[in-house]
Amino acid sequence: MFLGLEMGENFTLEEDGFVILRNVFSREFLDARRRILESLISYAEKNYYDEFERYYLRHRADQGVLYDLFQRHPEFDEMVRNPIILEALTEVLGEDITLYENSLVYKPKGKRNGVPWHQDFVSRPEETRKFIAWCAIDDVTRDTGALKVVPGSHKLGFLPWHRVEGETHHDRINLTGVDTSAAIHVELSPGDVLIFNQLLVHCSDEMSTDELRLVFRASFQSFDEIYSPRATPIVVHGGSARSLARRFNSPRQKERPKPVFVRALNKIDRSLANVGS
Ligand SMILES: O=C(O)CCC(=O)C(=O)O
Ligand SMILES: [Fe+2]
Repeated sequence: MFLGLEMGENFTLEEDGFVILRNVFSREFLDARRRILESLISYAEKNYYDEFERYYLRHRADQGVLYDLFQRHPEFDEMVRNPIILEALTEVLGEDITLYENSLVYKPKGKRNGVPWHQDFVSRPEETRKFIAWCAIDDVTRDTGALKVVPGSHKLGFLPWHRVEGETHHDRINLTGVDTSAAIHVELSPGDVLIFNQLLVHCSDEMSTDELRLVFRASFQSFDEIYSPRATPIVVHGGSARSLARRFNSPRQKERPKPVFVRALNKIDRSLANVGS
Protein backbone atom coordinates (compact mmCIF):
# COMPACT_ATOMS: atom_id res chain seq x y z
CA MET A 1 0.00 0.00 0.00
CA PHE A 2 1.13 3.52 -0.68
CA LEU A 3 1.28 5.82 2.31
CA GLY A 4 0.18 9.42 2.31
CA LEU A 5 2.24 12.35 3.46
CA GLU A 6 0.43 12.46 6.80
CA MET A 7 3.34 10.25 7.82
CA GLY A 8 5.51 13.33 8.16
CA GLU A 9 7.05 16.05 6.10
CA ASN A 10 10.64 16.06 7.21
CA PHE A 11 12.13 15.04 3.92
CA THR A 12 15.55 16.17 2.80
CA LEU A 13 17.22 16.28 -0.57
CA GLU A 14 20.22 14.49 0.80
CA GLU A 15 18.50 11.60 2.60
CA ASP A 16 15.21 11.25 0.74
CA GLY A 17 16.09 12.76 -2.61
CA PHE A 18 13.27 15.31 -2.39
CA VAL A 19 11.96 18.19 -0.34
CA ILE A 20 8.56 19.91 -0.27
CA LEU A 21 8.30 23.70 -0.11
CA ARG A 22 4.82 24.86 0.83
CA ASN A 23 3.10 28.06 -0.37
CA VAL A 24 5.83 29.34 -2.65
CA PHE A 25 3.41 30.94 -5.13
CA SER A 26 0.20 32.81 -4.32
CA ARG A 27 -3.20 31.90 -5.77
CA GLU A 28 -3.34 35.22 -7.60
CA PHE A 29 0.03 34.65 -9.22
CA LEU A 30 -1.02 31.15 -10.27
CA ASP A 31 -4.45 32.16 -11.53
CA ALA A 32 -2.84 34.56 -14.02
CA ARG A 33 -0.62 31.75 -15.28
CA ARG A 34 -3.46 29.24 -15.39
CA ARG A 35 -5.37 31.51 -17.76
CA ILE A 36 -2.36 31.71 -20.09
CA LEU A 37 -1.80 27.98 -19.91
CA GLU A 38 -5.40 27.16 -20.74
CA SER A 39 -5.18 29.16 -23.95
CA LEU A 40 -1.75 27.70 -24.79
CA ILE A 41 -3.15 24.21 -24.34
CA SER A 42 -6.08 24.94 -26.63
CA TYR A 43 -3.71 26.30 -29.33
CA ALA A 44 -1.46 23.27 -28.93
CA GLU A 45 -4.45 20.95 -29.27
CA LYS A 46 -5.15 22.47 -32.69
CA ASN A 47 -1.62 21.50 -33.66
CA TYR A 48 -0.83 24.79 -35.41
CA TYR A 49 2.67 25.37 -36.72
CA ASP A 50 4.68 27.34 -34.20
CA GLU A 51 7.64 29.46 -35.34
CA PHE A 52 9.46 28.71 -32.11
CA GLU A 53 9.75 25.09 -33.16
CA ARG A 54 12.90 25.97 -35.04
CA TYR A 55 14.54 26.54 -31.69
CA TYR A 56 12.52 24.75 -29.05
CA LEU A 57 10.78 21.43 -28.73
CA ARG A 58 7.38 21.06 -30.31
CA HIS A 59 4.50 21.16 -27.83
CA ARG A 60 2.86 17.77 -27.41
CA ALA A 61 -0.79 18.26 -26.50
CA ASP A 62 -1.28 14.53 -27.16
CA GLN A 63 1.23 13.78 -24.38
CA GLY A 64 0.26 16.62 -22.07
CA VAL A 65 3.55 18.49 -22.33
CA LEU A 66 4.20 22.09 -23.41
CA TYR A 67 7.93 22.66 -23.77
CA ASP A 68 10.24 25.59 -23.06
CA LEU A 69 7.66 27.99 -21.67
CA PHE A 70 10.34 30.03 -19.90
CA GLN A 71 11.84 30.92 -23.28
CA ARG A 72 8.50 31.57 -25.00
CA HIS A 73 6.48 33.43 -22.37
CA PRO A 74 7.80 36.06 -19.91
CA GLU A 75 5.20 35.00 -17.33
CA PHE A 76 7.32 31.95 -16.50
CA ASP A 77 10.40 33.97 -15.72
CA GLU A 78 9.32 34.51 -12.13
CA MET A 79 8.61 30.82 -11.68
CA VAL A 80 12.08 29.79 -12.80
CA ARG A 81 13.85 32.55 -10.91
CA ASN A 82 11.85 32.25 -7.69
CA PRO A 83 14.23 33.07 -4.80
CA ILE A 84 12.80 30.44 -2.43
CA ILE A 85 13.32 27.66 -4.97
CA LEU A 86 16.77 28.89 -5.97
CA GLU A 87 17.85 29.24 -2.35
CA ALA A 88 16.85 25.62 -1.68
CA LEU A 89 18.77 24.54 -4.77
CA THR A 90 21.99 26.25 -3.67
CA GLU A 91 22.21 23.67 -0.89
CA VAL A 92 22.76 20.91 -3.40
CA LEU A 93 24.08 22.78 -6.44
CA GLY A 94 26.10 25.60 -4.89
CA GLU A 95 25.82 29.29 -5.75
CA ASP A 96 26.04 29.00 -9.52
CA ILE A 97 23.00 27.50 -11.18
CA THR A 98 21.75 27.24 -14.74
CA LEU A 99 18.35 26.29 -16.07
CA TYR A 100 18.58 23.03 -18.02
CA GLU A 101 15.05 22.63 -19.42
CA ASN A 102 11.47 23.47 -18.45
CA SER A 103 7.95 22.43 -19.36
CA LEU A 104 4.33 22.25 -18.33
CA VAL A 105 3.20 18.71 -17.53
CA TYR A 106 -0.54 18.26 -17.44
CA LYS A 107 -2.55 15.15 -17.79
CA PRO A 108 -4.28 15.23 -21.18
CA LYS A 109 -7.98 14.45 -21.07
CA GLY A 110 -9.22 11.21 -22.53
CA LYS A 111 -5.71 9.76 -23.00
CA ARG A 112 -3.76 7.06 -21.24
CA ASN A 113 -1.98 9.49 -18.98
CA GLY A 114 -0.26 7.33 -16.36
CA VAL A 115 3.52 7.74 -16.20
CA PRO A 116 5.51 4.56 -15.51
CA TRP A 117 8.38 4.30 -12.99
CA HIS A 118 11.42 6.22 -14.15
CA GLN A 119 14.32 8.48 -13.27
CA ASP A 120 14.51 11.81 -15.10
CA PHE A 121 17.10 12.05 -17.91
CA VAL A 122 18.11 8.43 -17.31
CA SER A 123 19.55 8.26 -20.84
CA ARG A 124 22.04 11.04 -20.07
CA PRO A 125 24.25 9.66 -17.29
CA GLU A 126 27.30 11.43 -18.71
CA GLU A 127 25.82 14.81 -17.86
CA THR A 128 26.13 16.56 -14.51
CA ARG A 129 23.47 15.93 -11.83
CA LYS A 130 20.16 17.76 -12.13
CA PHE A 131 17.40 18.74 -9.71
CA ILE A 132 13.82 19.39 -10.71
CA ALA A 133 11.46 21.98 -9.21
CA TRP A 134 7.94 20.62 -9.75
CA CYS A 135 5.53 23.50 -9.14
CA ALA A 136 1.86 22.72 -8.51
CA ILE A 137 -0.45 25.18 -10.22
CA ASP A 138 -3.50 23.05 -9.39
CA ASP A 139 -4.24 20.71 -6.51
CA VAL A 140 -2.20 17.57 -7.02
CA THR A 141 -3.70 14.69 -5.07
CA ARG A 142 -3.56 10.95 -5.38
CA ASP A 143 -6.72 11.19 -7.53
CA THR A 144 -5.31 13.85 -9.82
CA GLY A 145 -1.95 12.35 -10.67
CA ALA A 146 0.30 13.06 -7.69
CA LEU A 147 3.87 11.90 -8.11
CA LYS A 148 4.60 8.64 -6.37
CA VAL A 149 8.19 8.63 -5.15
CA VAL A 150 10.45 6.08 -3.47
CA PRO A 151 12.22 8.01 -0.68
CA GLY A 152 15.99 7.49 -0.74
CA SER A 153 15.96 5.78 -4.16
CA HIS A 154 18.27 8.46 -5.59
CA LYS A 155 21.05 6.67 -3.70
CA LEU A 156 20.73 3.73 -6.10
CA GLY A 157 22.36 5.83 -8.82
CA PHE A 158 21.42 5.47 -12.47
CA LEU A 159 19.36 2.30 -12.89
CA PRO A 160 19.32 0.08 -15.99
CA TRP A 161 16.63 1.25 -18.40
CA HIS A 162 15.02 0.46 -21.73
CA ARG A 163 13.08 2.47 -24.26
CA VAL A 164 9.54 1.66 -25.37
CA GLU A 165 9.33 3.40 -28.75
CA GLY A 166 6.11 5.25 -29.52
CA GLU A 167 5.17 5.66 -25.88
CA THR A 168 4.89 9.10 -24.23
CA HIS A 169 7.24 8.53 -21.34
CA HIS A 170 9.34 6.07 -23.24
CA ASP A 171 12.33 5.46 -20.98
CA ARG A 172 11.47 2.90 -18.32
CA ILE A 173 13.75 1.69 -15.56
CA ASN A 174 14.32 -1.88 -14.49
CA LEU A 175 12.85 -2.08 -10.98
CA THR A 176 14.97 -4.95 -9.68
CA GLY A 177 16.32 -3.79 -6.32
CA VAL A 178 13.85 -0.90 -5.99
CA ASP A 179 11.39 -1.21 -3.12
CA THR A 180 8.32 0.36 -4.72
CA SER A 181 6.22 -0.75 -1.73
CA ALA A 182 7.94 2.07 0.20
CA ALA A 183 6.61 4.67 -2.26
CA ILE A 184 4.54 7.62 -1.11
CA HIS A 185 2.22 10.01 -2.94
CA VAL A 186 3.41 13.59 -2.79
CA GLU A 187 0.19 15.58 -2.51
CA LEU A 188 0.50 19.29 -3.20
CA SER A 189 -1.73 22.36 -3.00
CA PRO A 190 -1.53 25.11 -5.59
CA GLY A 191 1.67 27.05 -4.90
CA ASP A 192 3.57 24.14 -3.34
CA VAL A 193 6.80 23.01 -4.94
CA LEU A 194 8.41 19.59 -4.86
CA ILE A 195 12.15 19.68 -5.49
CA PHE A 196 13.69 16.34 -6.39
CA ASN A 197 16.95 14.73 -7.43
CA GLN A 198 16.69 13.45 -11.01
CA LEU A 199 17.66 9.98 -9.73
CA LEU A 200 14.63 9.75 -7.42
CA VAL A 201 12.53 6.85 -8.71
CA HIS A 202 9.03 8.17 -9.44
CA CYS A 203 5.85 7.65 -11.45
CA SER A 204 2.27 8.88 -11.49
CA ASP A 205 -1.08 7.14 -11.84
CA GLU A 206 -3.55 7.42 -14.63
CA MET A 207 -5.92 10.29 -13.90
CA SER A 208 -9.57 9.47 -14.32
CA THR A 209 -11.23 12.87 -13.88
CA ASP A 210 -11.70 15.26 -16.76
CA GLU A 211 -9.84 18.11 -15.10
CA LEU A 212 -6.43 19.35 -16.09
CA ARG A 213 -3.64 18.92 -13.57
CA LEU A 214 -1.27 21.76 -14.33
CA VAL A 215 2.30 21.45 -13.06
CA PHE A 216 5.20 23.60 -14.24
CA ARG A 217 8.58 21.89 -13.97
CA ALA A 218 12.04 23.30 -14.39
CA SER A 219 15.32 21.46 -14.03
CA PHE A 220 18.59 22.95 -12.91
CA GLN A 221 22.25 22.12 -12.75
CA SER A 222 25.45 23.62 -11.39
CA PHE A 223 28.24 25.22 -13.35
CA ASP A 224 30.02 21.85 -13.38
CA GLU A 225 28.64 21.75 -16.86
CA ILE A 226 27.46 24.63 -18.99
CA TYR A 227 25.24 22.77 -21.35
CA SER A 228 21.54 22.93 -22.13
CA PRO A 229 19.83 20.67 -24.69
CA ARG A 230 17.90 23.49 -26.38
CA ALA A 231 18.61 27.14 -26.97
CA THR A 232 21.37 28.51 -24.76
CA PRO A 233 22.28 27.99 -21.10
CA ILE A 234 20.57 30.54 -18.85
CA VAL A 235 22.19 31.52 -15.56
CA VAL A 236 19.48 31.85 -12.91
CA HIS A 237 21.58 32.20 -9.76
CA GLY A 238 25.15 33.25 -8.96
CA GLY A 239 27.40 33.52 -11.99
CA SER A 240 29.70 36.06 -10.39
CA ALA A 241 32.76 37.27 -12.27
CA ARG A 242 34.85 35.29 -9.80
CA SER A 243 33.13 31.97 -10.46
CA LEU A 244 33.13 32.56 -14.19
CA ALA A 245 36.85 33.34 -14.08
CA ARG A 246 37.47 30.15 -12.11
CA ARG A 247 35.62 28.21 -14.72
CA PHE A 248 37.22 29.70 -17.78
CA ASN A 249 40.69 29.35 -16.30
CA SER A 250 40.28 25.66 -15.82
CA PRO A 251 42.12 23.69 -18.51
CA ARG A 252 40.30 20.51 -17.50
CA GLN A 253 36.97 22.00 -18.55
CA LYS A 254 38.32 22.94 -21.94
CA GLU A 255 39.40 19.39 -22.60
CA ARG A 256 36.14 17.83 -21.55
CA PRO A 257 33.99 16.67 -24.49
CA LYS A 258 30.55 18.25 -24.61
CA PRO A 259 27.83 15.77 -23.59
CA VAL A 260 26.09 16.30 -26.89
CA PHE A 261 29.16 14.84 -28.61
CA VAL A 262 29.37 12.00 -26.14
CA ARG A 263 25.73 11.21 -26.87
CA ALA A 264 26.30 11.31 -30.60
CA LEU A 265 29.25 8.94 -30.23
CA ASN A 266 27.23 6.57 -28.05
CA LYS A 267 24.52 6.55 -30.69
CA ILE A 268 27.01 5.67 -33.40
CA ASP A 269 28.43 2.89 -31.21
CA ARG A 270 24.93 1.51 -30.71
CA SER A 271 24.06 1.57 -34.39
CA LEU A 272 27.37 -0.12 -35.27
CA ALA A 273 26.59 -2.82 -32.71
CA ASN A 274 23.21 -3.34 -34.41
CA VAL A 275 24.81 -3.64 -37.85
CA GLY A 276 27.10 -6.35 -36.49
CA SER A 277 24.26 -8.42 -35.01
O1 LIG B 1 3.22 14.45 -15.19
C1 LIG B 1 3.41 13.49 -14.46
O2 LIG B 1 2.53 12.95 -13.84
C2 LIG B 1 4.79 12.92 -14.29
C3 LIG B 1 5.81 13.81 -14.84
C4 LIG B 1 7.20 13.47 -14.42
O3 LIG B 1 7.59 12.35 -14.26
C5 LIG B 1 8.11 14.57 -14.22
O4 LIG B 1 7.70 15.73 -14.36
O5 LIG B 1 9.30 14.31 -13.94
FE1 LIG C 1 9.81 12.37 -14.22
